[in-house]
Amino acid sequence: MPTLYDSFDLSGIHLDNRLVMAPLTRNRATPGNKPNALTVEYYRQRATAGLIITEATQISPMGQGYIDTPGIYSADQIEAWGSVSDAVHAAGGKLFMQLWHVGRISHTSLLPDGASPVSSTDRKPNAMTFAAEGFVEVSAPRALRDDEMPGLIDDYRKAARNAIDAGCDGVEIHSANNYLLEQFLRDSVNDRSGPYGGSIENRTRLVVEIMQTVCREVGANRVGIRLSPMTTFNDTPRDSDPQALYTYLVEQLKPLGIAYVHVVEGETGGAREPEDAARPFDYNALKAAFGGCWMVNNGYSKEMAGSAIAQGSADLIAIGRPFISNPDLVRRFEEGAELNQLQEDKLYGGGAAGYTDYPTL
Ligand code: 8OZ
Repeated sequence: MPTLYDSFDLSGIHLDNRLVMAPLTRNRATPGNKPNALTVEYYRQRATAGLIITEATQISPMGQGYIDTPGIYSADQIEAWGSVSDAVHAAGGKLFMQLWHVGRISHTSLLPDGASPVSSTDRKPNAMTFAAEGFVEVSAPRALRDDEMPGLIDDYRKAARNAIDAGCDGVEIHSANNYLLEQFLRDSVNDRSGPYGGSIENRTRLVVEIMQTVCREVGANRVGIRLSPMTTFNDTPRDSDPQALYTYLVEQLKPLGIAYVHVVEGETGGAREPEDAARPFDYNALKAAFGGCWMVNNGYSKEMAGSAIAQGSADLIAIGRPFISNPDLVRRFEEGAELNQLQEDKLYGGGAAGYTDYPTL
């Protein structure tokens, strides 16, 4: 039976083990929405993960929704990310960059010329974001026009190319947590008519077109996607039929031959089996519908992770918060060592404290 500590062939990319550092927003990308020397050190420290997925990184200035998150649309950003990937590779690790557009989870103060956020809809959620002045309500969005879609898809294409130029081993399209792509997927948000609204086929069209385009640009073996069928994070209700929606989506992704599907099980950072769900979600059925490499996330302990790998219910396990407080998490799991406590008040923004100062064994 496979274990967490066995190597893994991720569509031709060798991973030392099956523990993945999940994408984690840290709001320290200063100056200019760029990684800096501290970012390089942070990822270098965590390079014994089988794979690092970077923090969510905006594909364009319009894709930003929080203060001091990194981007991958300028030459300076590509160069700065190059230092991160060099350090991770020198330490024997691999990294995929998570490509992000927040859609309606943003504030005019964070967007070029005070623009309104864009989405599938012009309806505003009661969500909060973090801007220069602290926590603020998100601003009312503007529904994208259908004729803006080719430009948006091209922004994903360019960002993927930039990530590869910056030395990343691949990219993960962020289609989770109710940011832009999930705002198109769900009928609880998407109130459009036309080619990108209405039927499941139409609501999945944008994600599928982005995946096709990005796969053509950088090679399908370098492209993953993150989904979160049941989360209500960012004040967003579930789809009326999550099982049908996400099954259709992974069936469309299957023929592309992508590197993996990464699923947040349950409420992001919360209950794995939400009590308020009308029907439980069958993740095993979704895995079967896809048929390729399957990465899971959300509150996995070492024991849960080990048995998921042993039973074959997942190929890779993404771990979030414990990787923040334990740079050497793989070794600690393997040796049964104690884990450092997370400093929750130092998650977002700030400097080295709670970022690069967690001790290793
Ligand atoms: C926490 C705070 C801000 C952003 C996500 C990128 O949930 C995020 C995020 C998480 O995917």
